[in-house]
Amino acid sequence: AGEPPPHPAWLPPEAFRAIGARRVLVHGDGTLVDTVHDEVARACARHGGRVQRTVAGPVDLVLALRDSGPLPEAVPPAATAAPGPGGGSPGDEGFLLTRSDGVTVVLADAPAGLLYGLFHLVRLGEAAFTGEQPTRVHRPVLRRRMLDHWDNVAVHPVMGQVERGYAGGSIFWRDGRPRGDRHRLRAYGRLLASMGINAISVNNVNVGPTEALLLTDRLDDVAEIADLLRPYGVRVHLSVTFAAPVVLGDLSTADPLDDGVRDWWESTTRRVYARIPDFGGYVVKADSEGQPGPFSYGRDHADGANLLAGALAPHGGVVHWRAFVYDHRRDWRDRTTDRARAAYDHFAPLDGRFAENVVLQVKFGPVDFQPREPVSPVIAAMPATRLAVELQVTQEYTGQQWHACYLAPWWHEVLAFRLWGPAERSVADVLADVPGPGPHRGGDLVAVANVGDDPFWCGHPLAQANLYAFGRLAWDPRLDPVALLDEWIDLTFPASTVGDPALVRETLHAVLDDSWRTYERYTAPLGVGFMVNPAGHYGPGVDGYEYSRWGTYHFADRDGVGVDRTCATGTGFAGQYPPPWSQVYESLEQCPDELLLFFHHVPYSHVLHSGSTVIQHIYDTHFAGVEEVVAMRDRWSRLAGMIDPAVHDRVTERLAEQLRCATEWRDQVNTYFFRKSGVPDARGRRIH
Ligand code: GCW
Repeated sequence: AGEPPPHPAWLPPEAFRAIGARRVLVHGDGTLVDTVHDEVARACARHGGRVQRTVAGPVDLVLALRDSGPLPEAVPPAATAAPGPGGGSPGDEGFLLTRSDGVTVVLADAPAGLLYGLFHLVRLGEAAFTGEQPTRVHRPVLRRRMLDHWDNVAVHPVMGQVERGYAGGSIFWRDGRPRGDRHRLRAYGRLLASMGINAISVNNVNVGPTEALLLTDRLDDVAEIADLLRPYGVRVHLSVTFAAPVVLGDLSTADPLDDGVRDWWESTTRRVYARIPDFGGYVVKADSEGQPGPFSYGRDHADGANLLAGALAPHGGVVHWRAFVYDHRRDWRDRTTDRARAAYDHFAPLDGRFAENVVLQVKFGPVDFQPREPVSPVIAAMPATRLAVELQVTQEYTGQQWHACYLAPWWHEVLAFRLWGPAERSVADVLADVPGPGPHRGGDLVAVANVGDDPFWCGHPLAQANLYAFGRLAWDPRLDPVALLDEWIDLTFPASTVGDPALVRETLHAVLDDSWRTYERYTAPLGVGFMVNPAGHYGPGVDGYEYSRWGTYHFADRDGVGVDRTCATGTGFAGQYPPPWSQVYESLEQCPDELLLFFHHVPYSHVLHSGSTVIQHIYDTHFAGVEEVVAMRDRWSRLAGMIDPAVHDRVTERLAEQLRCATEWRDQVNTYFFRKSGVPDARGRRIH
């Protein structure tokens, strides 16, 4: 009550015009079918169509479960035929779409498929109702498509309500209590379903004392969220503390091999399922950045993960066990150890020991969600383990939703990366369980969410595109990021509601298509990473982490810069890759420019493949990056009066801040390297 209605994001009423103007039959039973019906009914009430749930009279659109009884004659027999060999079946979440004789038909085996079919029609708009269309089965490529919320129940003294949250408060919690904003949570569920997300975790992986209670005393709070999201096919997961038996259960130990500890997890988990029968499972950050874990008991992470997996297995739940485990109390003087190595060193030896329902959740890169990193070698090292690759939609290191930074091209690069060489499986293939040599288990795509109680959900209205694109890539990692941006533009800014649709589209592409590379240009160079202000990770701080315990260094001196991660002379990280990448990264000649300083320490005079020296590359990219932001701002100003003024103003405000911050990055980075190296800019531009 009293909450302002949230921005419709990519589901404004206008996006439902094509469906809402039709005569629609929704056929079948179940909560999700009711959701489909209600969506269609709302659209029809607005746009003049009608919806029915029984077969009677002519219709333009049929949305039906295949086993839901006799269907109208208009449904082509091929669509209802049993799937032939080769598996034409839509399965749990897929749907079949066809159109003939003026009737569009969506058929599904299960209610979730019907819901995804409905939103597919929303994306197609009028195109779903034209001509004859051959039968096509659509299925998600990945089974679990998940968002992790780093939301705290109680306000954390440093991190606030949402850790690394840049969109205001939490949509779930406020000041230690559930917000109970049912309207917003339903709207969120709808957005999730429309992009194909089917799982979320509702609290931060850093689990504080209040948050720990969600598992037991405050389970009702979680059940309430589950109830609101269930009609949209979204299962709720919970981040739990490994020390729960001690913190919540009066036990003296959380040792994963202790019988009492096992009993505690089993009975606690049983109670969770008694309250939330479709509960998804646990997310665990253990032995990492101060969170408790099995190391305290001399056990390893397979022991830890299997303990929780055992408790969840009888109920069909999974444990997402994070591979983000490293020593955060390093000595910066010691150049032999390397944070990038940590996940592989801890987990590769454990491959084959994890229970069936453990999903090892690996950050996409070996360090920490940087705008440029190599793909994590852990993904290639765990053929007998189910994996989740973790992306960060929240823009912790990519401008914190003040900067326009469309991340889908970056995620696409990661997902398309072929860890075993150009002819072998990609990261997406590994997750999709595409067969390859040796055992393989498939997996999930997971990302840290970027929404909050901000009126535009994401702080930056254009950051909605990241959320949307993530969900769509999780459905099918092969989708093209530029095409996804088009989808998002069509839905969010329907042509009939904006001044000059072609200009709107062109401008959004001009601002967003290359914005991730622009961000890369004005921040840390050539894959070296960080250089962020340690207080909050926003804005430049070239030496901010250089003498800290966190393990993220660039080692710049008067002669050169970069981290030697070779096997020959460095930390040996390059050797964690299978060939050909172990050799490519090891070799100064072959290492791609954009990762040069991640793998090598080189003199400023080192000549890149691009033909530029390292120092001149630093100057050039930093000047260019800021010029690109100026161009983004100027392009955007031309949309004044053409779109919702509130959106236009918010983006204008953010672009001004992006320009200020990018300028600061340029000047600090360029000045820093000029002072270190003494090498002037070949083009004589102003360096301070
Ligand atoms: O990127 C870092 C963040 C931490 C976060 C951690 C993690 C939740 O700075 O805030 O903690 O990663 O992924 O666990």
